[in-house]
Amino acid sequence: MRKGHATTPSIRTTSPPPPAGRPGTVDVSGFEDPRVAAATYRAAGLWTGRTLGNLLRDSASQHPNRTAVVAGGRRWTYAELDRRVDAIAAGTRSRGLDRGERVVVQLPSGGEFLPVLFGLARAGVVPVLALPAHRRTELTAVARAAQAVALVVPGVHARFDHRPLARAVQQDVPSVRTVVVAGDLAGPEDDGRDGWCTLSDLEIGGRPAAHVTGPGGPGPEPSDTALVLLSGGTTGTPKLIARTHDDYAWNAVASADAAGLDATSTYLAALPVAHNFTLVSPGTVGAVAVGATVVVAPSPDPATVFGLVARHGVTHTAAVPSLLATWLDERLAPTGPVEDLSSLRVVQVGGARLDDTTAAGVQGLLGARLQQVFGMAEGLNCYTALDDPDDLVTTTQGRPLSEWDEIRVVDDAGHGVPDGAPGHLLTRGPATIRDYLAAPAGTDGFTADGFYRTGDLVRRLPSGHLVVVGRAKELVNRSGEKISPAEVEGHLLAHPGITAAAVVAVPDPERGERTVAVLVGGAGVPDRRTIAVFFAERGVAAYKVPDAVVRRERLPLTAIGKIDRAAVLADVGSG
Ligand code: OOB
Repeated sequence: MRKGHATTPSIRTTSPPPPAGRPGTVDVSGFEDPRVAAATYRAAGLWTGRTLGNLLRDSASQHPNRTAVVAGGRRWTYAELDRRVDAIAAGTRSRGLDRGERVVVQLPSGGEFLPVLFGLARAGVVPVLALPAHRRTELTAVARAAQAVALVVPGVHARFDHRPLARAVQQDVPSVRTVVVAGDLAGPEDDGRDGWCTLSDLEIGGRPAAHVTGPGGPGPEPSDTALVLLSGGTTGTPKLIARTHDDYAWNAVASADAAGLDATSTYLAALPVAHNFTLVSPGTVGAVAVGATVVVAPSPDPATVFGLVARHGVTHTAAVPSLLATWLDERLAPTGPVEDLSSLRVVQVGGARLDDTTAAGVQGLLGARLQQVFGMAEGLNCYTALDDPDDLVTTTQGRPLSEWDEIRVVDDAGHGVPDGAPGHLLTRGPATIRDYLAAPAGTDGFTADGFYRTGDLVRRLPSGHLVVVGRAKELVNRSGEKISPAEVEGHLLAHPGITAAAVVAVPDPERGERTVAVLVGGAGVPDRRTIAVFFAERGVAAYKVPDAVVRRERLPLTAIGKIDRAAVLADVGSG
C-alpha cells in the first residue's frame, strides 16, 4: 500500500524564536511528570475527586424533581434518571462486568445513551464510545484495541439492524462475552444466545445499587478511566483516548461555567450524543453536573431543532459550522413554520473552522450569543467568552478553558513563534491526556515533556485567543467528522480494479471539506457507486466513501517517490 504522508506546510521563524510557551500565571514547574501535574490540579481545586456518578447523584439530591432528560417524547426527572443509572450500574455488575473492564457503546441520540453512559461509569465499567455509523471493520478494530468484554447496541436504527453487526463483532473479538441490546432481541436466534440481553433485562436484573456506589465500596476511583473516546479520524487501528473521572468532571463543570450553563438552563443535544463536543463542552455531562435539563434531538435538521427549542425553552445548543449554516438559512428563508427561538441564549459552534461571515450572522438570525469552541477529544477546550468583544467572538476560536491549560505555538523545529505568527499548537493541561491508551505503532502524538501535538496550526493573539489557520495532520474534516485519508486509501487499494489511490480534502461550501479520491487502474477502476457497495461489503462506515472519484493514468510523486499530495490537490482541488 502506498501510504500517505502529511502535507505539512513549512513554518519557520526568521528571527531567533522567543522561549517556548508564555510566561504563565501559574507555576507549572515539574509538570513533565504527570504525577506532579495531577497533584497540583488536585491542590488547586480543579480535580475535585468527584466521579461522573457523583455528579449525577449530587444533582439528583439537589433537584430531584427537575427534568433531567427529554428524549423521544419521554422525560425523566433527576431522581428517575439517578435510579435508572443505579439499576444499570447494578445490572452491569451482576452480569459479571468488572471495574475497569471496557464496553463498546454504539448508541444513537435517544433516551438510552445517558443512562447507559452514567450507569457504566457508576459501576466503574468503562464505556468506549463508537459512532452509530461504524460497521464491522471499525467496531471490530475498536473492540479489539480496547479488549472489550461487552457491546451495547441499538436494535434497528436508521433502517440498519445492529444485532447481526454485534454478532459479527462478537465472532471477530473473542473477549466480547456480553451483548446488550437497547431494544428488542432479534428473535429466536438471539433468545437465550449466550451473553445476550436487552437493556431492560439489565435494568430489571440490577440489585440495589449501594454495593457499587457506597462509601468504600468497589465503585470507581476519581483517577480511574471514566470513558474512552476515539481520536478524530480514527483509522483501522484506532487511537483510544482514556479520560478520567477527575479530568472529565473538571472539563464538564468548567465548560458549563464558560457557557453560562446552570440549573435554570436547558441544553439541546443537536449533534450526535457520542461526540465529545456534545458530551463535555459543556454538553450533556456538563448539563447533568449543574442540574440543567438535557433535550436530546433525534435529528439536527432546522425543523426538528427549532421545534424543540420552542417547545422546551432551550437556552443552549451546539453545532458544527455546516449545521449552523442550515439553521441560519432556514431563518433567512423559512421553508416551514417560524418558531419562537427567544429562549435561546448561547449557540456554540466548533468541531471545524467557522468562517467569520457566518459567525457574524448568528446573533441577528438566531437571537443568541455565539460561542466559538475549539476542542478535541484528547482534552483541550477553548471558548470565546460570552462577554468578549464581538470581533474576537466572530474571528477567533477562543481561549483555553483555564490558566492551567498550557499552550505552545511552535515552528517546524519546535521553537516558539511570536504572538500573531502561525505555528503548530502543542498543549498540556488538566483535561489533556498524556498518552493514548492504544495507538498504531509509530504514533508520535506527544512531546517528551507531555505536550499533546494537536496537528492544528494556529495563531495566538496577545489576548491569548487562538485563531485556527490550518492543519498539519493528515485528516479530512467533513462537517466536523474526521476522516483519515490513509485509511480510506487502504480500503480503496483492496479493490481489485485499483492499483494506486490518493484521497485528499477539497474545500466544500457546505461541509467545509469533502473527500476526493484519485484512482489509478485499468478499465476496471470502479465508480463511486461501486465503491459505496464495496465499502459496505467490507463493513466500512458509509461516511468514508469518497464524495467524488477521479480517474488518472498515474499519481504525481515527489522526488523521493511518495504521493505528491499538493500536486494531487492542485489537480482536483476545484472539482
Ligand atoms: C472536536 O473534537 P475531535 O476530537 O473530533 O476533533 C478535534 C479536531 C481539532 O484538533 C481540530 O483539528 C478540529 O477538530 N477542530 C476545529 C475546531 N474545533 C475542532 N478546527 C477549527 N475550529 C474549531 N473551532 O471536534 C471537538 C471536541 C470538543 C469540543 C468541540 C470540538
